[in-house]
Amino acid sequence: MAKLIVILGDQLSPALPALREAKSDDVILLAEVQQEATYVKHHKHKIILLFSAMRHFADVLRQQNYQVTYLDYHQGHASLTAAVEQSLQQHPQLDGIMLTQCGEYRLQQEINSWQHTFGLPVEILEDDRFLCNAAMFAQWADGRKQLRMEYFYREMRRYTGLLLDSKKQPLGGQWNFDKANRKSPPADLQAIAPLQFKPDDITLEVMKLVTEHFAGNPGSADNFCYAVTGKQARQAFNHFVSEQLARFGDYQDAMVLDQPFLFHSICSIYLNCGLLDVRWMCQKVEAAYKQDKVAINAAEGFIRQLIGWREYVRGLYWLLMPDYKNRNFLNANRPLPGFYWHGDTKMRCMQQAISHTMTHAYSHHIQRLMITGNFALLAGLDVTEVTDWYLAVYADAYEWVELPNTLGMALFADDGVLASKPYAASGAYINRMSNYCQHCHYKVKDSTGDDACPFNVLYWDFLARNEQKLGSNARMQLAYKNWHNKAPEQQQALRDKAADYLIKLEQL
Ligand code: DLZ
Ligand code: SF4
Repeated sequence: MAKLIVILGDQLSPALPALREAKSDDVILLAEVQQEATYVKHHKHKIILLFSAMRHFADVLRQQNYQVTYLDYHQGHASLTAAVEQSLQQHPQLDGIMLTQCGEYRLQQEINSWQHTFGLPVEILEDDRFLCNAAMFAQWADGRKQLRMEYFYREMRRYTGLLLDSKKQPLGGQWNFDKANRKSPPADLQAIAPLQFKPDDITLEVMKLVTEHFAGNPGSADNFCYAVTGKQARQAFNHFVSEQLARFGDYQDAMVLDQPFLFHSICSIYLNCGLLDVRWMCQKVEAAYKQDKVAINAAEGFIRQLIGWREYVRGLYWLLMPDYKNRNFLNANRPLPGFYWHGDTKMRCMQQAISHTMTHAYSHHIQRLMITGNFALLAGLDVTEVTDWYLAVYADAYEWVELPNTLGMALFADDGVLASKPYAASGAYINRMSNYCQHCHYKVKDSTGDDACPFNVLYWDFLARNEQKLGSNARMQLAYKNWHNKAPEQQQALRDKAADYLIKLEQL
């Protein structure tokens, strides 16, 4: 029995379950298809990354004597279903299809119909590149009133044995060093850049293709410099561990003018398409701590993101889809302002986060959560438009990771499934964590004047507007106390200013 083994664009791992099962007469299919390339307006770098990495991966498989069919974009296949149909016609000896579970509900539904469409058995293997499978997550979630990441994370530390002593207690004496990850950036803080790679002939060819076929998509093909092979991605990660990680620990949440990467590894881009392996990454970071090369807050803070946060959002996604996608607890439906696509705004923090995004298909988690996400939350921007934006513009974005982070964490549209309170913050937070406000048209200390910081104005309006829904949240009590301590005239002035800003949102 010979099978068609389908490998998706974010499954480029040598240890992929479907590859481990491959026999010599099986045919492996990778396909660049219109539907996957256009279901949102992906940033050009995201398409270049995936097409180039897919082509390199296919070459490696051929060198290992796998039979590979590679359908490139010029062949004009509308969807993965169409690509599978053509491959089955070309290889009539195949009598089954096999693949690894897909990362998005949308596409998994389509794949689930293949058995019926093609009249062949379709075997879907669990994706064990993740540490926690759906059954483990469901068991953890079962019967809990609240699904908080912190408790899940501790289980995952025990499960993996990472950063534990011989008595299974956390190294460094506590599970979580989050508070030691949030230093404000000093004026002379120098960034240490992630490794960049010069495009080779395969990547140059893809850059040309993307320039031709995706001219209207965000970004420019010219400055593409990401890793496109497993080998390069491991080099980039080793560079992070030896050069950046020590400082990343303290400044995980810091933002500095014109420093898009600061000390961030940007390796989510590689990990999420399969070029890196999560166990290997965690072991490298743990080893750096054990060899005294980095402090515990750096090692723990990084490992928490991988085995805690990343696995937790994936677990939630598969537990709660498809209903999760339709949630809009705060009835947010204001259209996304145009500056989300070009960054042309007088708000320096937004200009920085968006222009970095448009240039690199990347911005770091605090820019995503506390700048663009926070603004969307405060202004009540449309949940679907905002989630589609995040899915499109980031090179590491697939729905399993993007949706819980955006809809749940940034927008609180899930009514607190993921976060115990909205991550709403005024300009004071941004001023503490960055030097943006010193370079801004608006005044971060002002909330009602002509040039009042829009984050201040909209923060108070957000509280007032949503008091019915948020007023009873225990973790919002201090914020509401501060609001109620304001004189009625002051409250009115803030709300008038907010109404004015919301009308001229596009001009802010
Ligand atoms: C994101 C993406 C893009 C842009 N193009 C392709 C493609 O042409 N072929 C493919 O197999 N995968 C692509 N992907 C990644 C898929 O959308 C991804 O596998 C699913 O969304 C599941 O996470
Ligand atoms: Fe952003 Fe307000 Fe600071 Fe300007 S003053 S950078 S708008 S937080």
